[in-house]
Amino acid sequence: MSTIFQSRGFTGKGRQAGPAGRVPPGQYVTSDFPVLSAGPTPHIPLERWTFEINGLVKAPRRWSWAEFMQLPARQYTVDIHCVTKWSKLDTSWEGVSLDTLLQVVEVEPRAHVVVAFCDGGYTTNMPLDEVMGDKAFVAYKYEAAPLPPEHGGPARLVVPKLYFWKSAKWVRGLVLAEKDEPGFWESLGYNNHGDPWKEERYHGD
Ligand SMILES: Nc1nc2c(c(=O)[nH]1)N[C@H]1C(S)=C(S)[C@@H](COP(=O)(O)O)O[C@H]1N2
Ligand SMILES: [Mo]
Repeated sequence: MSTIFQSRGFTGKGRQAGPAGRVPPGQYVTSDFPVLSAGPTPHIPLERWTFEINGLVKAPRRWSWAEFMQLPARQYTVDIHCVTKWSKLDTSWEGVSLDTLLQVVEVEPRAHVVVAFCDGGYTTNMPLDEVMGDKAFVAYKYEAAPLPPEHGGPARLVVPKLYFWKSAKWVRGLVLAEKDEPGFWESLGYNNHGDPWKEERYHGD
């Protein structure tokens, strides 16, 4: 068990410093699961849901929900860090590794970035090497239950090593590209990269 700094840890109701080494600079730990959405929650029937990967790939692919459910999935327990300064430790998910999906489409060598796109129009960009090596997954369960719509259900991207705005809710696919293009928050002043351990919160950090 890691040590919890209880004496100095509480910074307000529900806010704790958290175990040493687990919480990036400037973050506090919460046991809540806040909802942060830039617009209304979209509701897509599963019969119409697809997940698609295109762009710089040899074999672009689109999976139906039924097909996606057949893909090898696993459980993940990860810490998440929101740029608004809350971190939540040991969140548990079930989903499909991006490695599994990218293997199917055969990424072109000149692809360097991934842009996630979503129902509702949200996008977010990230370097390809930040999502490969089992570092990112498309989750459809949270705490062993179907992912609630407000948290991105039926499926969302989870990229725990980057600030949580990169974890696109209601994700419907990925575009592989050579040249980086800022996504929704990245073009509104958030940092293009968003590494919580380097406090890359805003443009210029
Ligand atoms: N499609 C979509 N994905 C999104 C967002 C959004 O507005 N739309 N907000 C992002 C931000 S800023 C954060 S902090 C997390 C919040 O996820 P949560 O509502 O499950 O806590 O989702 C990210 N993914
Ligand atoms: Mo966020």
